[in-house]
Amino acid sequence: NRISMIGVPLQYGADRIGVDMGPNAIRGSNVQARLESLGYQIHDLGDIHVNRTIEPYQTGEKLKYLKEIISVNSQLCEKVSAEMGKGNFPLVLGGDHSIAIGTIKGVLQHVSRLGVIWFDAHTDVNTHETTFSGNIHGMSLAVALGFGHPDLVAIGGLEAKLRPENVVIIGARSIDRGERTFLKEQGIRVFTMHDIDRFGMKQVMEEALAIVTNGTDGVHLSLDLDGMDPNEAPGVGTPVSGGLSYRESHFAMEMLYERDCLVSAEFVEVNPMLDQNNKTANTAVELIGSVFGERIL
Ligand code: DIR
Ligand code: MN
Ligand code: MN
Ligand code: MN
Repeated sequence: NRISMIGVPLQYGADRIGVDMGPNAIRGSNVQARLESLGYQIHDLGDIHVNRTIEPYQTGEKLKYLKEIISVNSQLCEKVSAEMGKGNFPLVLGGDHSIAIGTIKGVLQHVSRLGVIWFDAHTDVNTHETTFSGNIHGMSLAVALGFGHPDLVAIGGLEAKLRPENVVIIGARSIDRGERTFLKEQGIRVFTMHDIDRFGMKQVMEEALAIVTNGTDGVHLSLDLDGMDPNEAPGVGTPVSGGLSYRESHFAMEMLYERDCLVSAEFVEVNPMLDQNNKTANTAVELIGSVFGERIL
């Protein structure tokens, strides 16, 4: 019951200012006290260093800010791995979703057969070949699966990668053309908003949990706040209408806690500059509460 909290004030993967203030907004919403009241011991390790003085990316450079994103994710990978080595649960606070590369690569050093639940409006399986935006936060899941720019895939070693059959995506409603092909080719199970409407979150989570725990030694939760409906989580850089409701999201977190399979988690894309009265940071902390065992009664 020791949690190591790691902030990653990175914005370069989203190419939009504000999301670098996400970790401090989440801290400001009293995440530590909330987890302590649930009986956990929290170590806030502070923030991974992000260089603030780099040049704006060059037009013609396809992957924006590639070098700095590699540097930050390499540091994050080492820190996550070190904490897991001490038996601590890494709780990573973003920052844009490109930080999933460092988190997952770090976790894979200790749990080589890892399941991943990826909550997101998007599927983040673009590569340098398919991306329209050049934003690396739209590529992090592909990289964790071993696809994409070789310098990103190399972080944490080439053997450190997820298997597509151990990954599920929940809440998707904005998928690029190249991503569709990739998801089909890899056979990755995507529970879209259509599936949640049709089957309900209970059935979706039961199926999702069965997939990510089958043949794995632990599960990582990667939660992009834009998976929620923008009415619930307005403070995100790429909002998409028609997302998960407040209760659907909490119910999923509560089911995750009941299943007791998580080895690590990250909450990303909180952008305080776009938020309304810190609603999104507060919501992130409430979700964190649920995933660590908070109950209504
Ligand atoms: C889009 C948006 N698919 C891209 N991705 C986002 O830029 O690759 N992911 N916003 O969270
Ligand atoms: Mn994402
Ligand atoms: Mn995003
Ligand atoms: Mn997203």
